[in-house]
Amino acid sequence: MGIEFTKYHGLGNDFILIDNRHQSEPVLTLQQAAQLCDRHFGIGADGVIFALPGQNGTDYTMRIYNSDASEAEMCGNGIRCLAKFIAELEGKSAKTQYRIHTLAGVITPELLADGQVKVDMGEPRLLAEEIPTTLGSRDRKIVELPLEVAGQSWLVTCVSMGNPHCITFVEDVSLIALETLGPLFEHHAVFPKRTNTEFIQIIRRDYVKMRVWERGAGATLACGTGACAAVVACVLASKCDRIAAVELPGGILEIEWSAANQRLYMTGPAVAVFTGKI
Ligand code: ZDP
Repeated sequence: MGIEFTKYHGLGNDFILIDNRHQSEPVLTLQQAAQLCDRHFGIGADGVIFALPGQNGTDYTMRIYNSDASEAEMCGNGIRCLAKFIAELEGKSAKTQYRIHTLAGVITPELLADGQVKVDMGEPRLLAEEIPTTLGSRDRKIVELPLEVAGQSWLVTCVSMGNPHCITFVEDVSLIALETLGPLFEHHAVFPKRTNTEFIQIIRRDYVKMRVWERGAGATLACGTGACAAVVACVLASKCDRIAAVELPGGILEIEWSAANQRLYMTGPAVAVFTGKI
């Protein structure tokens, strides 16, 4: 195929980044992307991210394919990697802030002097029909409503960051049978577009622990949109403050849900690992 790529990760949530600035459609199919994500027969990654030309006045467009050959609307760790990738491609004329068109709207990552990336992730969407979920009433928020999974009733809160999230609070995240419970939540009938699922343990009002089962990618070491959704769920349940650290298996994300403009701000690393050609 003669396609160059760079492998990146954000707290171990890893992606194959493709320079797709020369055309408006991704150069790979969903199936080709899934093959490349295979950790034995491919490069190995949680997903493939394409840097495409901007539209409607934005700098670039981001598209993300999950490792199961499905497409997601948005990704938090991935857009930090995309911002670094673009700056690398632009070289001397690189900017420090980009307006990125995504299927979830315009998202704005900013490259910070300390090497981290801070992202304006936009406002959370909270109505059942926006997640989407058939739980509760379509024009109401879903906050700590009971959901039957694996013969047990779980209190869940649903949040969309452009992609769907189902959050539940647990005593100890290390005791969660993620490989068993994750798929049952992901494919539950109340989620017509499936869902990402976050298990949250409150440590302090400004510090929580999280394990995540991602839609279309399984257990990952971190999820940026998931961390944002988790802080929203914690605030709605009065369990944490609007500024909190989210500890994931792959590291820590700093999340702020602004009371002033209701927008979420996520700060964290993005690291290039190697380049190659497929
Ligand atoms: O919504 C989904 O299908 C997710 N699997 C997309 C990837 C989300 C990501 N892990 C993130 O950080 O938000 C990249």
